[in-house]
Parts: sequence; C-alpha cells; structure tokens
Amino acid sequence: MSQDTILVDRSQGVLRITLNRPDLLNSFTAEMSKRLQAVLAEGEADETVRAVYLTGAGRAFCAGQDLGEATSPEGKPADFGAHVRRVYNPLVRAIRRLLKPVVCGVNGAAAGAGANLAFACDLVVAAEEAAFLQAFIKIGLVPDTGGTFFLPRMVGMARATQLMMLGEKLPAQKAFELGLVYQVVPAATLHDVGFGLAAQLATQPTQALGFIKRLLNASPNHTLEQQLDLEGELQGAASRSADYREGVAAFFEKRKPAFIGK
Ligand code: T3D
Repeated sequence: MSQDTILVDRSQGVLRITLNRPDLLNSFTAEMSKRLQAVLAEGEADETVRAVYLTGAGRAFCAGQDLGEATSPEGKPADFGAHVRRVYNPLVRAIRRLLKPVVCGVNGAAAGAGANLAFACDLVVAAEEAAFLQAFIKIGLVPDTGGTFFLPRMVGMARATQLMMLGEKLPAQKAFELGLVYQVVPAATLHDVGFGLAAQLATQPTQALGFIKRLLNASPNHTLEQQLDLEGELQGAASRSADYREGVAAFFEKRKPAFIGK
C-alpha cells in the first residue's frame, strides 16, 4: 500500500494536517498537492473545524517541489508553467480563501514552495532549528507559490530581493526578527505550541477571524476608500453574529465568553 502523503486528524475544533514524506523532506508531488487541496476543502466545509494546523513529519517542514518528479522520463526538465498552476496556485488560493485561521508549524527546513506555503498561512510558529530558503534561484527557477506576492509585503522589497536573489538560508530566529514568524520555540515543544495556538483560535469568533482574513487579503490591492467600504460591510456582518452578542454579554457579566463560531 502506498504511503499516505498527507495525514489528517481532527480534535478540539482543529484540523491537523501533516505533510508526510519525511524521507524526502516532505517534498511535494502532484498527488500530494491534490490530496492537500481536497483536505483543505473538507476543512472549509466542515463547521466543526474552526482552525487548521499545518506541519511536516520528520526533520523538515517541506523541501518544495520533489525534484525527482519534476524531471521528464527522458531526463529533460519539464515545462513548469502548467504544473505550478495545477499544483501550487490552488493551494495558495485554498489557504487564503479558507475563512478560518491556518497556523503553520515549521518543524525544520522550509525550502522553495515549502517556504512560501508557510508564508501563505496566517501564523507561523517555528522550531529553533527551522530555516526558510528561497531555493528556487539555486536551480534556475523563480519563486512561486505566492512568494513574490507575500514576501515583499511582509518584509519589504529590499529584503525580499535579497532572499530571492541570493537564496540564502533564513534561520527561524532571523525570520522571527523580520516578523515572518510569530514564535520560535524548542523543537520538542513545537507541536504543543503550534497546535495549542490553533486550538485556542478555534475557541474564538470564527466568523470575525474569517472576516479579518478577507480584509487582509483585500488590503494590498484596495484604495483606502475601498477598504473603508469593506470594513463597514464586514463589521455590519460581524455585529449581526451570535459571537458578537456573546462577547458583549460576557464583557458586562465579567466572565469568559463562550464563542460558538457563528
Ligand atoms: O515543478 C514545478 O512546478 C516547479 C516548481 C517549483 C517549486 C519549488 O519548490 S522549486 C525548489 C525545490 N526545492 C529545492 O530546490 C530544495 C532542495 N533541497 C535542499 O536544498 C535541501 O535538501 C534542504 C536545504 C531543504 C535540506 O538540506 P539537508 O542537508 O538538511 O538535507 P539533504 O541531504 O539535502 O536532503 C535529504 C534527502 O531529501 C536527500 O535524499 P537522500 O540523499 O537522503 O536520498 C535529498 O535528495 C532529498 N531531498 C531534499 N529536497 C528534495 C529532495 N528530494 C527531492 N526533491 C527535493 N526538493
């Protein structure tokens, strides 16, 4: 039986997804991407899922494209345009469009598409030994998986240029200092912290978290006027939610709110 390249389990309102090809540092195959796309779609449809925790098995998070698969049987490099559109672009769209928080637990190297997959998530927690690597240039490719969209916006044009053109390893602590990573923790505690963060988010007002994601997704391409309009629209929707009523009631009753995610 072939190995399950994507492991999935659900608990405490969290869909935990583990990339599982540890021998090849969880490098991506087309089959793996298809399965991850399906799992993310299930997470979107399942109301009991209120957050996602994405991580990798073994010593790496993800080494990007499986370079063995990326070569044609004749040994000639394949044309990757269609491949990127089919394998990577849908993953970025799925993560950004999922109106639930996605926490990424980077347990080791995150290279190429693996690094940019992590940066597409909402919050990144990294093990002390983890490192991010825009490895594309080392093999004559350009960054994909949304990296050229997210990185300049997250760290500025100059730093993004350095990372992409030089392809140097960015250690977790440096990534933290740049704001790319929320927390750096000892490897032994990574999943407790990363999953714990997702579980905590799963108790929060899910709809409002989803609206924050919509606002942040829209922000880079909006004028101030457009963004103010969207804030008004989504604040209106948030104020009609059960969680808003619960939040205000809990505030006045001086108790912890019990949000239901609706
Ligand atoms: O196809 C398209 O659509 C184009 C899209 C491309 C998107 C991309 O992601 S391009 C970038 C692809 N990724 C890389 O270029 C990274 C390649 N890997 C590395 O640079 C290093 O492995 C790491 C820095 C990630 C980790 O280094 P290290 O020294 O800790 O591990 P290692 O010894 O290099 O790797 C361990 C094994 O995993 C090794 O196999 P072996 O020798 O034990 O049998 C190595 O070949 C394998 N491995 C690592 N990365 C990949 C891989 N095998 C296939 N594909 C990989 N990407």
